[in-house]
Amino acid sequence: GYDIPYCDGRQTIVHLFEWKWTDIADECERFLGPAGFCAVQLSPPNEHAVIGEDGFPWWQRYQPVSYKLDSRSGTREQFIDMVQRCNAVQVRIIIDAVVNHMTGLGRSGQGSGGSNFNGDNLDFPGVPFSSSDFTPRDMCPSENGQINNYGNVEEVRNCYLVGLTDLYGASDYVRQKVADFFNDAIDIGVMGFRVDAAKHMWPADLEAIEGKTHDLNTAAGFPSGARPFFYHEVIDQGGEPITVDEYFGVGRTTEFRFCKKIAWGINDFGQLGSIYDPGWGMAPSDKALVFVDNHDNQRGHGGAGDVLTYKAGRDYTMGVSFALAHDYGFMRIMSSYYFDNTDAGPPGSSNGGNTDSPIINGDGSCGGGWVCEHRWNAISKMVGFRNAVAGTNIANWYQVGDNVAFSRGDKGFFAMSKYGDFDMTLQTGMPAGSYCELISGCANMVTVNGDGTAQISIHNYEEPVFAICVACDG
Ligand code: AAO
Repeated sequence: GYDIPYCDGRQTIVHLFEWKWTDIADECERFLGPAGFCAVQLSPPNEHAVIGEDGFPWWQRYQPVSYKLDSRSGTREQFIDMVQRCNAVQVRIIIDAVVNHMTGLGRSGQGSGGSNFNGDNLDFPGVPFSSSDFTPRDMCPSENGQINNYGNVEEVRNCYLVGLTDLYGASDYVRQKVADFFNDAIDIGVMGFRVDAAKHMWPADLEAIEGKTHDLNTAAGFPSGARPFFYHEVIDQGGEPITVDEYFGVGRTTEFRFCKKIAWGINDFGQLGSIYDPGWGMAPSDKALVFVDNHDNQRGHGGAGDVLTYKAGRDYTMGVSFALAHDYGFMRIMSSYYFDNTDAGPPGSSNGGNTDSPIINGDGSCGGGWVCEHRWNAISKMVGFRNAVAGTNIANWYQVGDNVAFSRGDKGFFAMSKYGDFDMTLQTGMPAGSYCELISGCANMVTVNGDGTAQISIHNYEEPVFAICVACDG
């Protein structure tokens, strides 16, 4: 099915938002492979509008001009080299696929790959798409042709999202052009796709497009007959007619309620016990793509409000660590650049729309304007924990006041203390032995007794997290 990632048991995707392909290839080799990451989600790799009048914002990449692999992050050659180098160290590549629409109305000129285009005329010769490939005006029920009312399904799927020219997904020609784009990437060795604005596409159109895709490339190390991995961006927080379950037939869906649940739970540990709330319509674990924040809601775009981001410092460390320790959903970590202006592009972009490379400091952290949450000590260690306990369920739940702890089957034990000060003997469910505490880098050793109990201690304000596991090499 479309909901299975092929990662040899690795359990975490990292979104390297706005990174260049050459830098991602380096990061796969020097960090992501050794740390046990499953895959990288890219920023959109295809040709996009170049919007100098707004300072080359990050969101120019959500205005496609063609499906040429030529973007702010790099050329086709650089893309192919990245895919090969990442695959070689077992890190897979996932494309952010913007296929609901092309550029906004009012945009014209040359895209990042040199193709001409004119949004007002619905003319995109780089594909080519012309006016008959866009949703007919009379199919959109709103007065101005835009999406104003999320309560009207026809409007959400047939009108223009924030002025973006809406492709007609019922057309065979459009479906084939999108499938050709996906197949080009699959043949290069890509594993999967995040489908942008999937809420604004009819599930039947997605089913038709995905049905035209090739199996994953065996030369890139995928098993024969493996289907691409698809997750769909559907913002469903209740209260609208379009719900995530409409998309379960075509893969996974983004679970935005998880972001809120984590933020509420870190604020009040008493709420951590009900992170997965089926009564609220949250996707079942094998259909959910979960994350603490994403590139939109970290800066007040789609689905914002009650979300932890890197700006929350140690609260963010706690939220992501808890999410990684939990057994719900397939996990994606956000990796950001610092920003105050919510439109600002990546470091270097104000200089003619270029992108600077991250600087890797001696202590493993990033500089040059990049946050690199995926390199934060506790977060990167918890990526290893999630791999080691994969397939087990939560047991031995303990939560009193500002402390929480639980085991993952008999394979691992996690604890977290809001104020970084905790000492308690707890049942770990694990075999007797001496274990390395991961977050301390084995500076602390933990003894599990014959009855499964162990003395659990946390004395660390900045990273108030504890993790031990069987089969962790620490
Ligand atoms: C830019 C300019 C626009 C201009 C346009 C065209 O900003 O002024 O009109 O160009 O020239 C990104 C940026 C946009 C940018 C666009 C194109 O965010 O600002 O527009 O690139 O350059 C909806 C969609 C969802 C979408 C989200 C932003 O459903 O798919 O809007 N996300 C994706 C990407 C995103 C990208 C695009 C789509 C477009 O991840 O980066 O846009 O490719 C409700 C609805 C949601 C809706 C939000 C947005 O959410 O439910 O479906 O998302 O509203 O307003 C509570 C509610 C929650 C509600 C939310 C509102 O949390 O519970 O349901 O409040 O925040």
